[in-house]
Amino acid sequence: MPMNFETVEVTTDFLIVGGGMASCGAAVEAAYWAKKHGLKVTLVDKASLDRSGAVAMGLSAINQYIGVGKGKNTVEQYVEYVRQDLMGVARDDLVYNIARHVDGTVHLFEKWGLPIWKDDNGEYVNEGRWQIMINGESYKVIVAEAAKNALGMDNIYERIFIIEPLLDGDRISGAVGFSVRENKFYVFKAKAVLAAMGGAVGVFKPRSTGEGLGRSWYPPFSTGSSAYFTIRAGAEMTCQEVRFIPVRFKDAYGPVGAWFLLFKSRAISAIGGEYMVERKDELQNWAPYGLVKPIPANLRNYLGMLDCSEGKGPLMMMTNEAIAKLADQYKDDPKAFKKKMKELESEAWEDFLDMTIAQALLWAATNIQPEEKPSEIAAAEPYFIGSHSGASGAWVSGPEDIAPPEYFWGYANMTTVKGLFAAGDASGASSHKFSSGSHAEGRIAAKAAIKFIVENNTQPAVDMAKVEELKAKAYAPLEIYEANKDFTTDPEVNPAYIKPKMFMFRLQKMMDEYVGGVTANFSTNKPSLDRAMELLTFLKEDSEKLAAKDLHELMRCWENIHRMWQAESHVRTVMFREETRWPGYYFRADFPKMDEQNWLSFVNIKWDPNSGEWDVFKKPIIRL
Ligand code: SFD
Ligand code: AMP
Repeated sequence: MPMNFETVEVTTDFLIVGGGMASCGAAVEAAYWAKKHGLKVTLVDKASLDRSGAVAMGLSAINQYIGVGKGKNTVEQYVEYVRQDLMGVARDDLVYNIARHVDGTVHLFEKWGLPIWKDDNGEYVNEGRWQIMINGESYKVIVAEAAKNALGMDNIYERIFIIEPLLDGDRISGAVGFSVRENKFYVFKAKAVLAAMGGAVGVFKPRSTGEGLGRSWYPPFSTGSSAYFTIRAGAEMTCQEVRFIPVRFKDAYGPVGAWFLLFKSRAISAIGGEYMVERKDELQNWAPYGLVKPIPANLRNYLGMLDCSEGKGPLMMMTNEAIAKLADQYKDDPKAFKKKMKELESEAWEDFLDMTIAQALLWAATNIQPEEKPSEIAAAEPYFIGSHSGASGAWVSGPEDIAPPEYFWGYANMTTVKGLFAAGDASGASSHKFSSGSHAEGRIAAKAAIKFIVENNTQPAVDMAKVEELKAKAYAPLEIYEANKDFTTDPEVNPAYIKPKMFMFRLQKMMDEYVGGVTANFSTNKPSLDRAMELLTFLKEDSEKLAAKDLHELMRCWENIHRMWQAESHVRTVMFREETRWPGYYFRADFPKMDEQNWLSFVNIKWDPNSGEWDVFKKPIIRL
């Protein structure tokens, strides 16, 4: 392996980091405003835009569509829904801002060629109140095409893994990363940067090990880069304790939304009881949030988990019963019945073939026909994701017209670091944006970033000595491997280094056992968290010894460094919040109850790039 790596410098005005839903939204919006002001916009993605990020395989529904003006829903109702779902902890201003713009984004998707299901009256077919059905296997390709057309391929850098932010005092000045295919180190110099590198998967031990390693609900290639980037820039982070645990079809992680909402299926325990009915009284303990409809996602999880804890698992999604019920009205007309059954069967398979193909394969491999047999479902492992039903991410400014003064510092979606913006999974306390809301939020952030550039139109300084230092740090795992690999017969095991996979296993095990993963039944307490911090300190020390045999493994090393920082900010925040607010996501066994008086607030955390110290503190929740 030649150890000479060319340094490539790219100077731009606005740098979009990531190529997912938020970034593609940012690209189209930024291109429009940049043209007016003669500015350059550059996008960099660790993968290939067409299939990168969470929507890589496609999706079968758009989960956020308000339908403003159609007489059914209002933006205010959406804000209410999100606030209740997060047990009171949400930024109304951010949710409102996304919700009032999201329909426009969905209409753009349709214009760009995304097939959205229509009923006989030409109206979108709803899955649930806020969700609409799509034929979404090419969703990301369609959204990426618009971004490519807007920016031009000359301004898009693919397969570059961004490792660190660059700072000029208290202002962002760019980012550095390496090509995962060529011996090239990239330095992007920019006046404003959007961090939109998705969520974090693989921080906790997944249920799937060995035989299915790498399988997860959220993409295994979302590895905490957003959190790492914003934390390391010194940005204030919020809701780092709010991890998301989705209930999914067991072992292949097929989503449940279509089954619960479109097919109106029930879930029962293996013993036969319907936990959502039988355990209803438990919801009183989590009032007022437990008493609203829909019941918050974490509480839905919690009721099922109670059955599993009592040994009544596995839980079963009654797909057969649901399909039979939907077809029942045609039972007197054999031809119509047959047609309906065929339609339901293909909708059932398409739901997974559109977005979680492994689930369809697992059905086929285990002889499951959903109209004949129910399927197991289970609470998955924890994920960090600001766009679905979790809330972790950077603390960003609200919009000027509606945010209270405490939540507004000049530019919508700007973090507390000047010129650094965040959207999608990267921004916190504005859950339930999903694919469409992330795209809309990317557009909001990009428009504000261009305004920031116009009003602060100087190129911040980039310290090239610092860049050289980062370059050496970036490639260190390759050098460590080369220097030591021949001392053992098996290069995977070596006292002088640790390979990224082993490193990841160590991180996942400590998070799983001490911070409330699957093995710990999602429970933790102060002594366990202290132990996790101790083990994390050792892991951090050993991260200096990560080793990589090639560029691909080098990316794996950096992915795990990013995960490790997401882990640390999580542990510190869970420790700080002395209550249990989201049973079903995690339990503080030493503080098993919700404490509205003391903890109905945000918990924010900040790492100081100068001192290396962490600070954890409360921030008030201000309603619109
Ligand atoms: O059924 C670096 N999501 C769903 N949204 C919906 O609207 N409907 C659904 O049906 C949804 N469901 C669902 C969903 C996701 C998944 C995986 C499944 C099912 C199986 C959620 C949305 O997909 C999600 O909310 C958005 O995609 C979030 O957008 P964004 O932009 O925040 O993240 P991204 O799209 O994953 O993109 C991240 C990008 O960053 C890149 N990247 N680039 C450079 N350097 C680094 N170090 C980087 N690290 C990451 C990535 O390559 C990518 O381009 S359902 O379950 O509810
Ligand atoms: P999921 O497939 O679980 O990601 O869910 C897709 C969408 O449906 C999200 O908006 C969820 O919040 C919502 N959802 C899923 N299950 C339910 C349920 N049982 N009740 C209400 N909403 C649900």
